[in-house]
Amino acid sequence: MDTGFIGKKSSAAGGWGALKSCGKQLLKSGTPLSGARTLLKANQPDGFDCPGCAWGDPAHGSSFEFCENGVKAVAWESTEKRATPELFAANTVTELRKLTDYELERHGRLTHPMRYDAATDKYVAVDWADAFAEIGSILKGLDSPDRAEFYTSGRASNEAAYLYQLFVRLYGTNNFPDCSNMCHEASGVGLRQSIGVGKGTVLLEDFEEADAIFVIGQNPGTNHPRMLGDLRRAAIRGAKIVVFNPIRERGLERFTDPQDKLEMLRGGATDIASDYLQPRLGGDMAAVRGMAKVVFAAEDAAIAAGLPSVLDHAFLAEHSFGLAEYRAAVDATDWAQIEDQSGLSRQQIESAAQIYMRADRVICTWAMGVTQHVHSVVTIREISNFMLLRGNIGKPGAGLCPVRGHSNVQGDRTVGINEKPPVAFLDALEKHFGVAMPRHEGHNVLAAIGAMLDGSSEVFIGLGGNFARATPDSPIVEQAMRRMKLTVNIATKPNHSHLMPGAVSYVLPCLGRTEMDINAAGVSQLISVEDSMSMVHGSAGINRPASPLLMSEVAIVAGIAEATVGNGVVNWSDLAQDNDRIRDHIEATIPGFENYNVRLRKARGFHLRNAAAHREWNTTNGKATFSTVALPAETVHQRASKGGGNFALQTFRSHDQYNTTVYGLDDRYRGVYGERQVIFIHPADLEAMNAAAGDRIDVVTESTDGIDRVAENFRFVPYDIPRGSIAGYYPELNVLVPLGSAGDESDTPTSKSVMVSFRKRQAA
Ligand SMILES: Nc1nc2c(c(=O)[nH]1)N[C@H]1C(S)=C(S)[C@@H](COP(=O)(O)OP(=O)(O)OC[C@H]3O[C@@H](n4cnc5c(=O)[nH]c(N)nc54)[C@H](O)[C@@H]3O)O[C@H]1N2
Ligand SMILES: Nc1nc2c(c(=O)[nH]1)N[C@H]1C(S)=C(S)[C@@H](COP(=O)(O)OP(=O)(O)OC[C@H]3O[C@@H](n4cnc5c(=O)[nH]c(N)nc54)[C@H](O)[C@@H]3O)O[C@H]1N2
Ligand SMILES: [Mo]
Repeated sequence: MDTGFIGKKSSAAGGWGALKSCGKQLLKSGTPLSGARTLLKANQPDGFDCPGCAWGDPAHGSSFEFCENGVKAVAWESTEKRATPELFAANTVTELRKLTDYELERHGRLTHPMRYDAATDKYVAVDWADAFAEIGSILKGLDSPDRAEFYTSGRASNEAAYLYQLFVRLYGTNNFPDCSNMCHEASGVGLRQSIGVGKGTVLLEDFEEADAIFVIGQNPGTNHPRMLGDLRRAAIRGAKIVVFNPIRERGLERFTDPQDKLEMLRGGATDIASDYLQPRLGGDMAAVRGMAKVVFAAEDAAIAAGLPSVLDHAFLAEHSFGLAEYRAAVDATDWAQIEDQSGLSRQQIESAAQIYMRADRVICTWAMGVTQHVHSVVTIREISNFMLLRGNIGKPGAGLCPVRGHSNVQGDRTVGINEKPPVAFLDALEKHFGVAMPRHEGHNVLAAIGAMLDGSSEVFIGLGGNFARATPDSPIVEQAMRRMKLTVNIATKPNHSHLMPGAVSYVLPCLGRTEMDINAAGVSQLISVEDSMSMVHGSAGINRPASPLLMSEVAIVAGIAEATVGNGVVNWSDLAQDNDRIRDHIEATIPGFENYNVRLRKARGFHLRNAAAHREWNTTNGKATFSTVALPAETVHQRASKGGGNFALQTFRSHDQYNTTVYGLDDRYRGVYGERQVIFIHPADLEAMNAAAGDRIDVVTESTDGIDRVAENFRFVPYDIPRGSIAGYYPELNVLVPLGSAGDESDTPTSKSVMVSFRKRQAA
């Protein structure tokens, strides 16, 4: 079998490999010099916010924080390559559809607003004004505003997102499907129930004081590389880092900090994880409950021996609700169930719990490995339960830290991209603008797809993103998009969602973060974003726009808004001329933005106050609230392990992609080169199937709805992963994720637990 695509894993994350990869990336982008100059302004007080991820910036943001992810994201945007009208004249949409995500985006930046011409099956350049007029007239012609979907991807600035939600609400709907629905929705839902605020409670500084950091279901080496710097400093100080991840991820094992000249020169590396536990997919709630069981047992033993309590009774008495019920639920959970569901031994769980109990200050971070399961919300609440036991919320060096994905996904929510808007927010909008706002709940991602499929939605507008490829059941969603009366995509580069035109379809090219946004009066415009630590800061690009025809997202939203709802309530072109005016409206309608325009211009921006971090609990009972539910009756993993050739599949990111944007075909931290159609699997599982590394197979989803879901022509990579759990890359595997499978209470597609089996490929 051909196994040439399987090679050596990097010995540590970061280091020279990361530098080399950056060099390559800058060369590929075609602008090594301006690329390098651009990088020096990433995450600097006078520069732009890196579009790479939502990790916080250090207080001492003086030197450029080197980050491979950031380099790639910046180089991707500041490329000299252009997807011009000539490209679209030379290729029909049908032809372009044959390209992979990788090939398509390699054409570079979009330069002209374009309209789809069904007669020739080609996109043709048009005038901005004509585009706005036609979009406005179709929107105005719908029977109901609820027949349109307004998607947001988490790169949109606070200003663009706020303007967008204002326009859409004045138009009359709360249909705001949002990438967050596929991402950290469960964190928001779970945390609001537990601690009264749907955001993390820590600041970056807390990582300097924590005695232990639990990293659950997250791969920062690839997805939040700057976080590794903070973990490394913590490890060097002697803080314990406990990882829960079914896969051994390189970045969590060892990291060479490119910032550290000595470590680079000596070829050294720092061990990150002190303890690396490999649970089965979806086994985290059981693992955390197991640790809570150990804590309660230790508490009983301490009391019996007349030793100090393990629990923080003062905190629990003053701040929490439901401890006794939680204790009863933990007592009722037996070790056999915990061990089977988590895939971890009691001994492993006990040693992790010991670290927790020995630490005065604990931070717990998590990402998609926790949020993209059926029972994610209760898992997050269990994490919160566990942290409450020793008062680890609302004190320095401790707290809950869901690490967000897109660089402004948290800010977009804050400024109103929400299909279930809080009543207080709608009240504030009504009071400030003097008009009624729609009060009925709108569509999230899955509801939007449902409405697009059954014909009750006729328009799709995307403020960034790649809806058709990021969502589950991509072939079905693509068909749904083609049935629309109107599709509009506001984007920087061409992607597959643009190639699924409705009857009328526009691709509208916008400025990216790295580009200067100059208004008619010649004044450079600042945008703002909020990171995972609720820091809001400014961002201004430094590059010349990729094309003179590009408009800012703010201006595009204003153009569509003016053509649709008119200037009766606000004057859209006035707002589009000056982002300060938009920020004045944000300040007037959303708490925490006092003196926005001034504070934004301070070096690190400002922090949005998090009540839970101050031990104020905006929950229904005014306390931090324990959840008391039983473990799930059965996880996908447990069901798969009953045999029948079934496996639990997770779909994750390679080291060379940004969501649906594929930068390259290598995943050097996992030792895979030049290939993305792979399945990571335990060697013993291969042996049991009489299969070997490199064997070609089709992957088939267990069907409960009569639909055949097959991912064709994948190859096996033996890997250090629990038996019965397998993994492969998104978006290629989105054909296998069923629309019908969603997280309880979060309605998030279950991208990390799909029940699949294998089919040998028929010889061609
Ligand atoms: N370079 C780069 N950076 C990015 C992105 C990107 O695509 N590329 N995407 C951005 C976005 S939008 C997001 S949301 C974040 C995503 O950041 P991550 O959440 O790190 O993204 P994934 O690649 O999905 O990795 C999920 C991790 O969880 C583990 N995991 C899966 N299932 C389980 C489970 O049941 N239990 C446990 N304990 N672990 C599990 C996987 O093995 C994997 O290590 O990154 C952001 N940053
Ligand atoms: N199977 C599976 N599916 C998943 C996931 C998974 O782990 N597994 N993860 C989910 C997660 S966490 C997320 S966040 C979603 C991501 O879903 P999306 O946010 O919809 O997807 P992206 O791939 O980030 O969007 C990339 C496109 O955004 C456009 N773009 C880039 N920069 C800009 C900009 O500055 N402005 C504008 N207007 N457009 C820009 C470009 O045209 C590019 O092609 O996918 C989800 N889908
Ligand atoms: Mo995400």
